[in-house]
Amino acid sequence: MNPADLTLYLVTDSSYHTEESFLWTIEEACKGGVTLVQLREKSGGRDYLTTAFRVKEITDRYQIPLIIDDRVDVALACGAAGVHVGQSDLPVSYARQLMGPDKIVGATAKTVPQALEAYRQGADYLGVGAIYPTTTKVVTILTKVETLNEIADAVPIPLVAIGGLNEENLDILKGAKMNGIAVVSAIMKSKTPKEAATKLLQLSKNLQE
Ligand code: TZP
Ligand code: MG
Repeated sequence: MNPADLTLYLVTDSSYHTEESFLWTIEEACKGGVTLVQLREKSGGRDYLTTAFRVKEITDRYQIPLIIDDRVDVALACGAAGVHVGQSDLPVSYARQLMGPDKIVGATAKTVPQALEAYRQGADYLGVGAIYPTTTKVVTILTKVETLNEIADAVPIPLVAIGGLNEENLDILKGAKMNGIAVVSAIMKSKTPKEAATKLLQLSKNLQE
């Protein structure tokens, strides 16, 4: 079990960035206080690894763990802190076996049965959502906050809420049983990502008081 701070989890999206603005946005987010970064690229293995090394160079400087979406091979090759697997990726048990006991393995769970299965197979944390519809290209279903709370009661591992979350709409999560929030657009599409991260970090902390 690898405890990661899920308070403000940045999930990247390079699709509307140049490489320079992509890396700048991630660095600004690190300055603003994101607690975990997930590199989420849909490119092939070679490009993914090149980007992973560049992003890890930044996250290392801010001592923020880097998680690689989908790809255990890329995560291991770049020395990332962990991997995040979804329902159509490598099953958690294989990700765990390949990553070893000391790396972070996160999984997506939209229902209680999916959460129980991911926990049983060795997930360290769960991403739960989408809480709101997302404007990213991610194809997903909505998960009610009620379901998020049921998942929290069903498994003893931390949860991060994801999906359409921004500075304006976090109230729905007040008192909900998650350990943090994960965002893509609220930081990646911001012109002031450092300020966005600072604000979201404070709001996320407030949710848990
Ligand atoms: N999983 C469920 S929703 C989502 C993922 C990866 C994307 C969230 O992006 P945004 O911009 O914060 O809605
Ligand atoms: Mg995935």
